Amino acid sequence: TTTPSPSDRFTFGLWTVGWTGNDPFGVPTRAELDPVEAVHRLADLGAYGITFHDNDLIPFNATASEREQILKNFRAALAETGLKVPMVTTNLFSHPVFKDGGFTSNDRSIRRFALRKVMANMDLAAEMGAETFVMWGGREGSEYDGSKDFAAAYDRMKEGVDTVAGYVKEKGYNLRLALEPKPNEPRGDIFLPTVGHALAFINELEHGDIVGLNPETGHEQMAGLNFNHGIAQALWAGKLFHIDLNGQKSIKFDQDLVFGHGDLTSAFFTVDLLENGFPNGGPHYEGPRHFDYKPSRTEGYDGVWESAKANMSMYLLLKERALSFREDPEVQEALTTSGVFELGQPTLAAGESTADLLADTSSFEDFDADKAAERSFGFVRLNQLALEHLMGAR
Ligand code: 3MF
Ligand code: MG
Ligand code: MG
Ligand code: MG
Repeated sequence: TTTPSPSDRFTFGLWTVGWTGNDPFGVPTRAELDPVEAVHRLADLGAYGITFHDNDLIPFNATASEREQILKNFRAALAETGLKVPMVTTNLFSHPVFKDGGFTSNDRSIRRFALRKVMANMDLAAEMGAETFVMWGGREGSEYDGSKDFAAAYDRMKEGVDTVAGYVKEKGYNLRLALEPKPNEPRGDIFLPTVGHALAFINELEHGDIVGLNPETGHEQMAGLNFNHGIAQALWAGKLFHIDLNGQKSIKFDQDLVFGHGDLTSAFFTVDLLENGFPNGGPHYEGPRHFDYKPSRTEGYDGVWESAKANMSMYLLLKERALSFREDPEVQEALTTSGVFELGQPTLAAGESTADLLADTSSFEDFDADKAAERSFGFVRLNQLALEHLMGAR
C-alpha cells in the first residue's frame, strides 16, 4: 500500500511545505503557510510528525507574549491531530547577524549569542518531547581561504558543540544532537562538508557520545558522493541519529526535490538499507523518515500537498520494491554468487594470530592469484535484478 500512516513514521520540516518559493533570483511565489494549517494538513495526509527551526514557528523578533500565543496555537493543533515533534533545529543562518556564521563567526559576541539561541531552543525542544536536535551550520564556512583561521574555527566549533551538548546533559534532557553536513550553499565552502568530515569531528568531542549525524541525500550528492555509502558508514559507527530524505540530480545547487525524484536507483538502495538493513546484519536505523525537500516554486498549494504526498508514496513504493527484491530466491542466489554474504565472514579465523596467518601457506605461498582472479563476481546480473524489481518487472 502507498497510503501512509503514522506507524510509517514520516516527518516533514515546517520549512519544507512552508517554503514560499523565494530564491536568489526571485521573490516568493506562494503566500505564507500558517503552521497550524501545516500541522492539520500533514496529519490528514498520514504523517507522524513535524519538525521546525525556532524561527519557522516563532519570528526572530517576536515578543514573549507573541511567542506564547504562537506556541499555544501550535500545541493545540498538535494535541488535536496527534502529530509529534521528534526533532527541532535552530536557525543560525537567516538573520544578517549570522552572515559569517554562528559558532564560528570571527566575532566573539555573535558566537556567544549563537550559543544562547541554541540553548533557548533546546529548552523548547525538550518541552516539545523531541529526541533529536539537529544542527546544520549553513553559514559556518568561508568564501576566501584567508578570511578565517581554519584551526581556530574547528576549535570554536568543538567548543560550541561541546557547550550545548554539555547543557543537554546538565539539564537531563532526553535529546541527542545530530550534525548535518553540507559541502556548500549558502557559504562558498561549509565546515563539516560531508558525513566523513563530521564523523571525524565527533571523535574529537568531549560529549561525542550524544552527538551523531543527520545526513541529507542531496547534500552528499552535491559533493559527488554516494549517499548510501555515507549513511552506511554513519550507521556502522552508531551515529545515524536522523536523516533528511530528498532528491538531487548530480552536482549542482541544493535542489531539494521530492525523495526519489533525483537519483531513483540510489533512493531504492537507501530505502533497502533503512528497511532491510545490511545483508550480513548489523546496526539498523530506528529514527523517523524525515523529508527535507522544497515543493517547486512553480506549484500552488495544491502542488505543495501533492508533493508532500509524493515523498511518502515514493518511500512506500520503494519499500515494497526493496522487500520484493530481498525476498526473490533468484536474488538470494545472485547475492550468494556475488560473495555478498562472504564479506560478512571475518578474514581471520576466531583466535587466529598473525603467526597463524603466516603459517598458513594456502593464504600466500600456495595461493594461486591468477586462479582467484578468474572469479566472475556477477555484480551486473545482481544489479539488473535490482533494477527489474525497482521497475516492477518482477
Ligand atoms: C539546508 C538544510 C537545512 C537543514 C536544517 C536542519 C534548512 O540545506 O538542509 O534546512 O536540514 O537546518 O534540519
Ligand atoms: Mg538541505
Ligand atoms: Mg537539500
Ligand atoms: Mg537538510
